[in-house]
Amino acid sequence: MSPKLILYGNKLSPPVRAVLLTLNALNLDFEFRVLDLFAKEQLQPEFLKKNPQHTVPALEDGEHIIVDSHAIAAYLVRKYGKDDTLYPEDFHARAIVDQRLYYEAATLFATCLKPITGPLFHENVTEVPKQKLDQISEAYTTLEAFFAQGPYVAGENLTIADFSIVSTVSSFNAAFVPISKDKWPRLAEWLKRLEALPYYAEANGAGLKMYAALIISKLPKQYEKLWKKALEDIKSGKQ
Ligand SMILES: N[C@@H](CCC(=O)N[C@@H](CS)C(=O)NCC(=O)O)C(=O)O
Repeated sequence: MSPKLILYGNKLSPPVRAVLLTLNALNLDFEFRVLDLFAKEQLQPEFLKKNPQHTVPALEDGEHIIVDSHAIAAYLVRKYGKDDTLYPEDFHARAIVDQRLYYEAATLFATCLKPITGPLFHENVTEVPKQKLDQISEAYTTLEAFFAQGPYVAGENLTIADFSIVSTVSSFNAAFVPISKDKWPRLAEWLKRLEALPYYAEANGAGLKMYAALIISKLPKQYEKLWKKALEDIKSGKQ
C-alpha cells in the first residue's frame, strides 16, 4: 500500500487550490493539514524542516516532500495518474503545458498577484493602484490568445496548466478585474468550462469565496466605487 499523501496548505492560497484541483481530478485520497499563514504557522521549525522556503502548498508522500504547486501537480500525475492526459509525456505537448505553468508562476502569480496581495495583507494598504489592475487586464489578453490553440490553456485537453491558471485567474476575476465577456470571450468561456468540473466547487470555489470576501474587506473604498458604478450602470440600462 502506498503511504498516505499529506497536503500542507490553506484554501485561501491559489497555488494550494491548484493542487487540490489536481488531487481531485486524479481521485486521490489525502489528508489536508491547514496552516494559518496570517499566524505565520509556515515559519514554525517543524514546517521549515519540511520546506525551508516556508511556502504552501507542500506535499508529503512518505519520505518525500515536494514543494511548489507546479512541481507537485506534475509529480502527482506522473506518479498516480491512470494516463498522461493531465501532463502529457509527448515532448511537444509537454513543452506547451510547461510554458503555461511557468507563465502562471512567473507572471500571473509572481508579477500580477503577489505585488497586490502582499501590501494588502501585510502593509495595511487599502487601494490597488490602477497600473496593477492594468497588468491583470494585459494578462487576460495574453491568455485570450492562448485559446486560439483550443478550448483549454494548452490546447485540446484539460491539463494541470488549467488548474494552475484557473487558481490565479479566478482570484483576479472575483477580487480585482472581472472578466468581461465582450473583451475576453474565450477566457470567459474557459472559466465557465472549468467551473463546471464536478470537483471545482470543493477544490477551488470554496477557498475562492473566502479569498474574495477577505479582499473586499481590505478594499472598502475601491468596492464602494465599483458598487456605485454598477448601480449607475443598472439604472442607465447598461447592465
Ligand atoms: N510558486 C509557489 C508559490 C507559493 C507561495 O508563495 N505561497 C504563498 C501563499 S499563496 C505562501 O505560502 N506564502 C507564505 C510565505 O511565503 O511565507 C507555488 O506555486 O507553490
